[in-house]
Amino acid sequence: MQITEVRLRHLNMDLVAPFTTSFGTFVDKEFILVEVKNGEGLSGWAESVAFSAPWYNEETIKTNWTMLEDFLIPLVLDKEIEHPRDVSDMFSHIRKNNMAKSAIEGAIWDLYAKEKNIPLSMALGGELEKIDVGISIGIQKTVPELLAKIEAGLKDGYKRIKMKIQPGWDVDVIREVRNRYPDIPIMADANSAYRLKDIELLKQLDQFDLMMIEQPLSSDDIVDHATLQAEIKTPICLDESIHSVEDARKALELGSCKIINIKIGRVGGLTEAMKIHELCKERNVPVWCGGMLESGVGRAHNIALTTLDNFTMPGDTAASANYWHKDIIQPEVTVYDGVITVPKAAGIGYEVDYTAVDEFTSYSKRYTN
Ligand code: OSB
Ligand code: MG
Repeated sequence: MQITEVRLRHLNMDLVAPFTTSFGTFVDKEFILVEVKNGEGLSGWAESVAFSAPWYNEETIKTNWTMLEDFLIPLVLDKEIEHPRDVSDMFSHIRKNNMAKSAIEGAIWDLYAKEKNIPLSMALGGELEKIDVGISIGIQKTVPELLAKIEAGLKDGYKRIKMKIQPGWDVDVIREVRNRYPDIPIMADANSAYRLKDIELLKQLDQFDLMMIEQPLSSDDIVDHATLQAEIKTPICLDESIHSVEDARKALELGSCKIINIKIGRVGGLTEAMKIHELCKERNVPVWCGGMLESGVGRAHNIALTTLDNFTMPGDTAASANYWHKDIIQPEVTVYDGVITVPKAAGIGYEVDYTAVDEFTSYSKRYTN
């Protein structure tokens, strides 16, 4: 396959409600939408999951745009690409910048699947036709507001509730949630808000029968997480600490976690995400697909990846309407009883709605040779 043109668009979409994590609050989502074209009228799509500021990892919208324009687009434009799995090797001499790499690699995967006229899930080797999803609920101002959000999530059928925690919004809040809902699957995501010195507090979480605690300690750490995991019963799930299959191998060998959250952007693309999935499968470690408040394009990629068989725990791919007044794909992502039916159309399986894209685009640029 050959990419004859790449188009980058800068979009900004308002969230239906603010979303607060231990590192900050989102009221809207700025992101780069990538479109790759093959000269025969087909387009492949993906989005960069980098945020406006470097608070989740070191990347931002602007660093991603620069990396794409100066380095990554020139590496793929007009090159003969035999298979999308080769793209990450073409980028291997460029350090880090995983979200920028993933954005273009994902668009090439979509284009490849469209050229073959098969769903992206099938191109990845995924077989599940329905996937289970949960919902991630941000830090709220009050416990009643949190309980109301949980109630709504349960009513919508989500398979598990993830609540964000941070110092001051943890043990006492989870206790109230547990008292109100003794049996539901709950987990907590700290987004790196604690340190080993907080171990006594983290041990108290064991009493709540959480499915897991996600990324309690520093964002690149696997050493202190191993110490913590040895001291607590609750399984640790790593998110921010895992950037590659090598990171995953080291974390599993150290005993730093028992579960891995795979985010395509964080690990540099679908090919690396599949390698982590394989490694975890060999070692009987469950994985699930994380979210980055993506638009429908990013969610479509998450859905396709989740069809691989070791995605045995519900992911964060909630419905479009959980995030957006209007999404940029047709149909929008819908969830019934906590289940998404995997689309069967070619590529990402949803049509990109150009009118909606134009509405949210503030600037764009075309790249050709
Ligand atoms: O840590 O998983 C995370 C949102 C923004 C940044 C980081 C995270 C999250 C979420 C929500 O938990 C995921 C989603 O619903 O897309
Ligand atoms: Mg997380």
